[in-house]
Amino acid sequence: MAGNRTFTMIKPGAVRNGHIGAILAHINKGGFKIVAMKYTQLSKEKAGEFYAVHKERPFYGELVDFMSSGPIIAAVLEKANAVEDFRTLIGATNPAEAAEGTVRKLYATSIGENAVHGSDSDENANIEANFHFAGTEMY
Ligand code: 3AN
Repeated sequence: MAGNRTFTMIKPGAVRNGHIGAILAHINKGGFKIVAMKYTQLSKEKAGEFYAVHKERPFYGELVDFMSSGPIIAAVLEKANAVEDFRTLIGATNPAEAAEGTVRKLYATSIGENAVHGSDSDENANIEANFHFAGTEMY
C-alpha cells in the first residue's frame, strides 16, 4: 500500500530567488498538509551524507556544493499516495522536460538547480524525514 508521507526540500537556488512562499502555496493547493518544516542550511558534510546514493555520479561534487550553498526549507508532507503525487506536482528532474504548471517548470533554472527535492519511495521518504527531523518535530 502506498504511504501517506513524503519529504521535500526547497533548494538554495529557489530560496535565493524568492520562491519559498509560491512553492509552499503550490504544495498546499496540491492537497498536501505540512506535518514538519524548518528553515536551515546543510553543511557540506550533511549534504554529502543526504546524497550519498549519488556519490559515484559525475555531478555529485557540484550537487553537494550547491545544496550547502545557502539555506533550504526542509519539510515532511502528508497526503494519500504522497510520494507519487508529489513527484507529479514537482515535475521531471530536468525542468526543460517538466510538464507545464509543475513546480520545476515554474521555478527551476536547470537540472542541477531544480528548485525542489521529492522522495522517490516510501522507504526513502521515511529515511529522509528522519534525517532532518526528530519524531517530536513531526505533527
Ligand atoms: P530527482 O530529484 O528528480 O529524484 P535524482 O534523484 O536523479 O532526481 O537526482 C538528485 C538530484 O541530483 C537532482 N534533484 C538534481 O539536483 C541532481 N542531478 C540529477 N541529475 C543531474 C545531472 N545530470 N546534472 C546535474 N545535476 C543532476
